[in-house]
Amino acid sequence: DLHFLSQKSPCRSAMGQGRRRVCASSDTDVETRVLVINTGGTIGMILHDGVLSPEPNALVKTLRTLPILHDEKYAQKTKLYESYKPEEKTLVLPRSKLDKRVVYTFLEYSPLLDSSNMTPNDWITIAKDIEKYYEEYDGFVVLHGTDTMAYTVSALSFMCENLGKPVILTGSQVPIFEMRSDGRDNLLGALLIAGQFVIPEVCLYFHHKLYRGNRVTKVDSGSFKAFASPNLPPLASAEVDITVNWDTVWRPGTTAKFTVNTQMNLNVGLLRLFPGITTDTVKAFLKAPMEGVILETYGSGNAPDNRKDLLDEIRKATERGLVIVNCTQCLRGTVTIAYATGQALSNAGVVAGFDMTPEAALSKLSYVLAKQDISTEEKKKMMSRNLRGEMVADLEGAKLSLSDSRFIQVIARSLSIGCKEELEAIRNALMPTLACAAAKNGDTEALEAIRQMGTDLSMADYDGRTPLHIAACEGHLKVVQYLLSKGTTFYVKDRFGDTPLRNAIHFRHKDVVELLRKSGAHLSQDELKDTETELCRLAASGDLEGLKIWKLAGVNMAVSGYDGKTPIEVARAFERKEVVDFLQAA
Ligand code: ASN
Repeated sequence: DLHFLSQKSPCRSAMGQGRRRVCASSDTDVETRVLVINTGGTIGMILHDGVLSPEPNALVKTLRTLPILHDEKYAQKTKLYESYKPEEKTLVLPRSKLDKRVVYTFLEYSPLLDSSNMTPNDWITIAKDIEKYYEEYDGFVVLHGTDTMAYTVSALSFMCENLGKPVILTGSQVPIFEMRSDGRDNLLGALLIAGQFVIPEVCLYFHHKLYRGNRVTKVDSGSFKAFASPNLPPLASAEVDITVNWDTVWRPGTTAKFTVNTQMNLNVGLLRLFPGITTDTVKAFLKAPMEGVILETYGSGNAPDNRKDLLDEIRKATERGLVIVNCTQCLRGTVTIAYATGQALSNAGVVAGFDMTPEAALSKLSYVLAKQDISTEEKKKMMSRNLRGEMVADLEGAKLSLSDSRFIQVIARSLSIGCKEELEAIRNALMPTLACAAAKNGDTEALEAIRQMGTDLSMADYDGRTPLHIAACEGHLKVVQYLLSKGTTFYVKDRFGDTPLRNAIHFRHKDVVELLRKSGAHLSQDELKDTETELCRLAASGDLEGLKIWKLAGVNMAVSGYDGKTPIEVARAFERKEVVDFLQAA
């Protein structure tokens, strides 16, 4: 029990950052607070009679003796324990590279559990503690055994609604008390991320990587790299620096407050198909009180379509109101209806689980089925909808293809945008960027599709850059040809004042320069102003190729630089014979 949290300290406020700085001495660094909930697992286990089992109160005592995980000097110097109590459960990391101090407090459960012994009730306890202490801490680390960590982390991701702070599960393969343990590193990484980065997700940190919790699965019992996230790249990597992949971070698209929903339906199960599975097995599995089943199918969501007996059982079950979700047995990939064998299941009322892991699908099903106020049909729809970044769903059959004119509508719909003006604003923001991306990839087909959707290919992105700028930089001659043939302008300047021709010169794409010149492109007066200095610089360094490109761009080689010297004079002064010859001929 964290009774100490009710003891008011004059220094404590709702948010952690810099709190103590206000009232402590100038020796105090910016501090952030993390609550470590210790549920058990190998990280805190000790060998008893030849087998590992959790050891109460041992972890925090050991951490206090490890300089990488606790800075006692700082704690004493800044009178840390006067502000953060109780003393025996509070520790502080050394100052981080980001000049922060992560102060962390232990909340240890009793009994500590091997995660194989955990049940949904334990998930609920964790979720409730996160809710209880939510405003006291900047982030949460949950120490947990690895065996069922993927289930717990998935369940917590659904239970925590509108999460705004990091919740990071971690553990280890070897106890922290042993010499070669991954526990110290895993705990340190999780603490540093939870205390310093506002990643509003339930995550799992293991072996230098932070993953979205509902995307992971345990893949190795004998390696420090125990987890994989087959369908989503990590949210962060802790290498020399900790780099967060902010584009991948999932954010609740709402301004609603954080709440914890601990209603879970326990009448759910996982059924793995195998060749020759009997109808009796399936029938027994699907019978009441079962309410929801994750059907682990083959490949991209396939089941035998020549097994009428089996499909009949499944259809009867879905007609009774059982929710059956199709997930693949494959580690990577998604459920589609590419095959007749996949279509058969959908005809029998099975809903697609797309690329969800079985762990995520099961806990989501448990969460969704517990909802009181919605119909079975709505629950089924929820299962096929992305709730916490756990899946990439097929948007009601509409393909995210550039050649599909519904592309913008699909995006708008997924962002719930209704009015015409908003749609227009999205179009204007997205299309130039998409066109630039296509130009970068040298993809004229995509450009043509974008044009056919009514987009002007001369439209510039947020930096004033057009597809022609990009193609000129990349040296994609075909794209430049295509864009010119569609009448795109080459006079447009980006925010740096550069035209596509200037870009082509800079990256020395001779053929692009030639083509642009042939089409009538020329440098602007502003661009020409800097040319003189640039030509003299090239002449001084004997860069003949560079000079040739400028000549090709139609620039007068006889201009004089800022000190009145012409390029040829500079070349003579630096004894660049080849350059002198070239400039003379020019
Ligand atoms: N059996 C342990 C557990 O899941 C495994 C581990 O933590 N590495 O609690």
